[in-house]
Amino acid sequence: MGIDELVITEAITRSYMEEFLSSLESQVAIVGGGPSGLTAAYYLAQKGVKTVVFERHLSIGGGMWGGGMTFNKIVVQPEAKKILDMLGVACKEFAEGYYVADAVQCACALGYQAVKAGARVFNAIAVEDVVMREERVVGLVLNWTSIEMARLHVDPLAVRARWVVDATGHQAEVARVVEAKVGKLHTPQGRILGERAMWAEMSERGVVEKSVEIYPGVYVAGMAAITVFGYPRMGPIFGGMLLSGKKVAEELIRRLGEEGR
Ligand code: 48H
Repeated sequence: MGIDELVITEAITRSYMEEFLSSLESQVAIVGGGPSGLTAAYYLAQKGVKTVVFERHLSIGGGMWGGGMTFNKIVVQPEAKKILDMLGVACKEFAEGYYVADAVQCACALGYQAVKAGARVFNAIAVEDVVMREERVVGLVLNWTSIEMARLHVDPLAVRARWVVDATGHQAEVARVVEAKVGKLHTPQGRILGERAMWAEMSERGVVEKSVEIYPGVYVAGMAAITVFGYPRMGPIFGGMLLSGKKVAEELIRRLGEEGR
């Protein structure tokens, strides 16, 4: 049997389009496939929540691959080690309360387990805006990263989601769009405070505590939560990122459950 280029082309195009069309409406749309977004996606999908992740880059994993200064190891604390254990990532105790894991293994495992659990990851797609109805975010506005990079004037497309998670890292891109469009976030300060200088202990506590709803329909996770709430950065300890993603997933599972009642 020969190999036909047209069959290959049709297989890819039809399969992609089918999945894209079936992702036009989801329960949770996560912006950013870094450690916090992928952890959220994993826990949501595992509970059967229809979850989609949009990632600007070709590769998922965000800032995890390079560990600290490209020494590709990450450090996690005991609570987060439990998540890595579950994902099948090997961890070694370095000192009491500090575990070291391989950054590449972590990024691969997170992506693999999230997709295996049923999350749909669309890479090379950038979220540039949100869809709103009255005072609630109800969806995302998307364009190809290549269009963004080429600065072509091409209009975007949109998807709908019951909940959106801003897991875009340091820039808190979704929060910035919402702040710019509506003028005020539903946080005590009402605006993005910006990330502060490094203080790992305070930051690791803060990132989980501040992974909350910041505007109707929008949660923040990971570094985006730090930026919105003006917390210090933490450097290459990634436990907070994983725990933040897990917390947001648990919150959304609870809220979707309440809405379903
Ligand atoms: C689609 C987008 C968009 C967009 C961004 O930066 P990340 O790894 O984010 P977190 O919060 O999961 O993890 C943060 C961690 O990597 C880190 O930077 C730490 C711990 N720093 C500490 C310190 O002190 O510096 O991933 C975010 C992802 C990336 O892959 C982006 O490409 C993607 O989001 N992204 N995707 N549309 N508009 N904006």
